[in-house]
Amino acid sequence: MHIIRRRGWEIPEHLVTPEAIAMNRRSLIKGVGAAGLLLAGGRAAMANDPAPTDNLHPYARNAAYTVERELTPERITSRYNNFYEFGTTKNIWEEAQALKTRPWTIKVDGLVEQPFEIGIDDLITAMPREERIYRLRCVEAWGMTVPWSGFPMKAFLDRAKPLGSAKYIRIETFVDPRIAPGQRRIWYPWPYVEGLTIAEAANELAFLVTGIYGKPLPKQYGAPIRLALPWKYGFKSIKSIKRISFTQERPKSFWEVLQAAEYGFWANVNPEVAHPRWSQATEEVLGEGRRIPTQLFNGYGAYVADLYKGLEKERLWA
Ligand SMILES: Nc1nc2c(c(=O)[nH]1)N[C@H]1C(S)=C(S)[C@@H](COP(=O)(O)O)O[C@H]1N2
Ligand SMILES: [Mo]
Repeated sequence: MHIIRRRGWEIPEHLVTPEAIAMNRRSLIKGVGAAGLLLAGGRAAMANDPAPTDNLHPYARNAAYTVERELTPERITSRYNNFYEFGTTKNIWEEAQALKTRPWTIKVDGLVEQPFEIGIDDLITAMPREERIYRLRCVEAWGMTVPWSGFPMKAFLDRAKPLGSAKYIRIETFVDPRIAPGQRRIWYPWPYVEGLTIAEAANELAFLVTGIYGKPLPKQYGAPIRLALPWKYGFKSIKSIKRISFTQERPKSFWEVLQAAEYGFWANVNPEVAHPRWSQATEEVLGEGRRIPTQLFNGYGAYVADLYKGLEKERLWA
C-alpha cells in the first residue's frame, strides 16, 4: 500500500498534461529539426532485446510522485542523452542500440550478509513495481520531466541485506569496449561509477528504473536498469548497472576522478551554488526552449533535506 502525501509543489495527477496533448500544442520543438522529426518515426531502429518481463509494462502509476510541469515528450528525451560509453555528444541514441541488455546479471557484493548475482528479470519480478513522474536536472543546466517505471531502491536494499558496518553503496556500469566506443577512450576512468550513502539509497525517492513512458527502458536511457535520484544532478543517476557493492569507504565517482574540482560526491541540486564554469540558477526545459528557475534539491527538499542535517561542512552541492 502506498502512503499518499501531497507536498506544496504537487498537483493532482490529472493536471499533468499527457505527452500527446503537449506535442499537439506546439508546432515547433526547439532542438529537434526536420531530420530529428523524421528519425522519431523510425522506431524499428530502437528495438529492445526481448525480455520475459516486457509484458509487466505499464507499471501502475503511484500518484504520490508527480510534478507540476508537463511531461517532456519521448521524441525529445530519447534523442538527447548523456551516455559517455557511447560518445560525448547528446546524439548517441543510435550507437547505444549496440548494447546487449539480455542476458544481464547484477552482482551484489561487499558488506552484505551473502554476496549474490541475480538475473535482471528475476530481480524485476521480485520487486514492487510502479511508475513515478520525476524531474531530472542535469548539471549542464537543462531539465526534463519523465514517467519512470521501476521500483524503490529501498526494496532492493531489503533484498541485498547490507551489514550494519556498510556505510556507502558503490554502483558500477557495464564495461565492454567492443560495443561501447567511448570505452576505447582510455583516458576516461571506466567503468562509470557512482555512490550514495546507505541513508540516501534508503530514501523513498531513490528509484531503480527499468522502463519509461510505460514501456521497457530503451537502451540510450541506460537499459536494462539505471538509477533515478531526482534531487541530485543527473550524473548521479547511473545507467546500465552491473554491480552494486556495499562499502565502508566513500566511493569515488567517475566524474570525481576526472574532475574533482567540478563534480563531488553529494551533488545535490542548488540554484545558489554555481558550477565553476556556469550558473545553476536556471535551467532550460528540454523541448520547450524556455528557461525556468532551478529549485533547491530540484524541488524535493521535503523528502531529502533531513538527510543532510549535520553535514553542513561537506560540499553538499555538486
Ligand atoms: N553509465 C552512465 N550513466 C550516466 C551517464 C553516463 O555517461 N554513463 N550520464 C549521466 C548524466 S550526466 C545524465 S544527465 C543522465 C542522463 O540521462 P538520460 O540520457 O536518460 O536523460 O544520465 C547519467 N547517467
Ligand atoms: Mo548530466
